[in-house]
Amino acid sequence: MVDVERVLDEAGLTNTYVREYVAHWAGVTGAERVEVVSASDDARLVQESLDAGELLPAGEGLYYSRSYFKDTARAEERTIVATNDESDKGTYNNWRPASEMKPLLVDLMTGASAGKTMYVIPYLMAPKGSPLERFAAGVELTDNRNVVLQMIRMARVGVEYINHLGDSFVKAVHVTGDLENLGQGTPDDKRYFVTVADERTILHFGSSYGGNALLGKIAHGLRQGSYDGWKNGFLVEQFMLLGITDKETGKKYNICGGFPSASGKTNLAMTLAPDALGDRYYVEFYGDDIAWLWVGDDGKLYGMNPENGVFGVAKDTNEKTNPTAIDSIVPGTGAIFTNVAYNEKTQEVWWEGKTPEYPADLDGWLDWKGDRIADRAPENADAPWAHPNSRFTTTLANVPNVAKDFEEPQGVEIHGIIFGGRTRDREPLIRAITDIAEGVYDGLTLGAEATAAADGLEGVLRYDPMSMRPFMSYPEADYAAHWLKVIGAAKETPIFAHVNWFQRGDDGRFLWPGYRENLRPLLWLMQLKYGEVSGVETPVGIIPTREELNLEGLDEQALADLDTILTIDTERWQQEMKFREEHLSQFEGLPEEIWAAHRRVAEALDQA
Ligand code: GTP
Ligand code: SPV
Ligand code: MN
Repeated sequence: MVDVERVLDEAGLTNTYVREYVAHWAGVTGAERVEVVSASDDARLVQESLDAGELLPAGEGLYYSRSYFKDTARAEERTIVATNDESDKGTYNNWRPASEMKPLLVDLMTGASAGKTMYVIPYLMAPKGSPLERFAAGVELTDNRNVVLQMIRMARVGVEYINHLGDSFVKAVHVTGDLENLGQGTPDDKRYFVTVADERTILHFGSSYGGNALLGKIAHGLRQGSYDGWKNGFLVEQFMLLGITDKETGKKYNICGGFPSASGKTNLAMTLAPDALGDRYYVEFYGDDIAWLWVGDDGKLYGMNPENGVFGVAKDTNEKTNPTAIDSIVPGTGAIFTNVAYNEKTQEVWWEGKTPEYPADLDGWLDWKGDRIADRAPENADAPWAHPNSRFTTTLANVPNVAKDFEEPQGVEIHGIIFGGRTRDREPLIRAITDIAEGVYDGLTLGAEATAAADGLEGVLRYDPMSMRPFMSYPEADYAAHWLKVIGAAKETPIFAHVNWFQRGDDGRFLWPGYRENLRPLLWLMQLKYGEVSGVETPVGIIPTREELNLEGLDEQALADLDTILTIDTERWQQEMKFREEHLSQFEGLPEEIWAAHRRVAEALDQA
């Protein structure tokens, strides 16, 4: 038996509610040792991981890890929101009774950390002093050292974040399980990723990767957070958050917005770099995956990024597409690469799109599974070197254009909210929406192709309300009503827009160059909000004229393709409205304002 009390005393963990919780789960999981961690333990833990071969060196202060090959993305069908109230059952939250799920998870976790260390990770999903602090604190218990290293990068970690908070913390228990014997993806799948939302308890069993295992991020930062937000008057969304300063006028605009997983949030928030579009604009990074939004005492809408790091998709990240991301994972940053390709001789890492060609010399290269590339069987020759959901982890402080005030607890005022996704046709480059109900309606009807961020779903077209489908914690009708209420309470309404960087030509090429060029439509949006341009009214929103967009320096192909992505295909949209009707009909009790917005758009299309 571990002497938990002594360990907690030595770590200065004084919160009695936390102590009780730690002692309880140390007993259940049967861990051999208990260790409380803080950010200052990073160097020691990294060294232990290197010594154990869990991490491999990838350059000075850079690290490489592989997850088990059947454990490389979120498993949506194994992810469950459980509560004690059946009326919390929604369309997408995979609701189950808490009374059914808790014993099941306790059973799976009992004795499952035998022989291992249980790490205690006190964390805060907010800058310290945030008005939402009491919803942001948590304590993750995990039997996986790599998860600790990831959490130290992704969240603010240490006992100082939770000692003063009493019982206002999320209990987040992670047990890895025997990854080789969990039947991943079979009828006998043993994994369960459960958020018991009304008990503020997260129980995840059977993975050590990403959102399945770093519980501060998705499970708390989105699922638990959105449930808490529903009950306590704030919004929690899978949103990026950036600030654009016009140096000529001195005005600053903050824009947040949701694109489904692996659809461009990190790239949008990061790559617009300080000097985008010449020297006039300064673009600051606040967050790339999660935003919490609330109306302050002054009546303004505020937003903040609860995270302390970036867990970014590696694929296609390079000097051209995202130089800022490249700069944030250079030697000395402590960045961790997971499931990319690795050269065991040179310790280099590589992923598809890092360079235009594969490394010419195959010597030393291993693919993401650890198999030697040079020894590949001919039938396997075309398999990607890196897993499509391979990622890099780095802290916000490493991001060159991180906002100067990113640690300030008060958050930033929000001026615009955008939605987007991978949509190969129909959706124009940008369409602006000024009405709250129509903006919320637009978010609810966000339709896009799913990506490799979820197991086995890549390319499937589906609706993904507000990009929250995999993270939805309560019924969609209530979610819509909550949005109308919170945004409606702000004394200045943010402008909404739907954007699409992914429309394709007949030959499959992207019609818009994307990445750093995405600043152009965002600038137009802010000009529209402040009356500097007027755009063209269409049934589905206001779109820019060619003349209103800053087109300076765009290449010829992009200029030629522009007309297509600034056109509304009425017929295609009319078709879409029928699908939307079906989609929205799943949500029993949807607010009448949302249906009214739907009818307005449908009628406008019929009259077009
Ligand atoms: P999650 O972390 O899963 O929530 O993803 P995300 O929304 O932050 O996506 P991310 O920015 O990491 O982008 C995912 C993939 O889309 C990467 O492979 C990017 O290279 C690619 N991508 C991002 N922005 C653009 C763009 O403007 N155009 C094109 N063509 N691809 C893009
Ligand atoms: C996502 O899938 O949207 C992510 C990565 O941001 S994960 O943390 O794995 O959920
Ligand atoms: Mn995400």
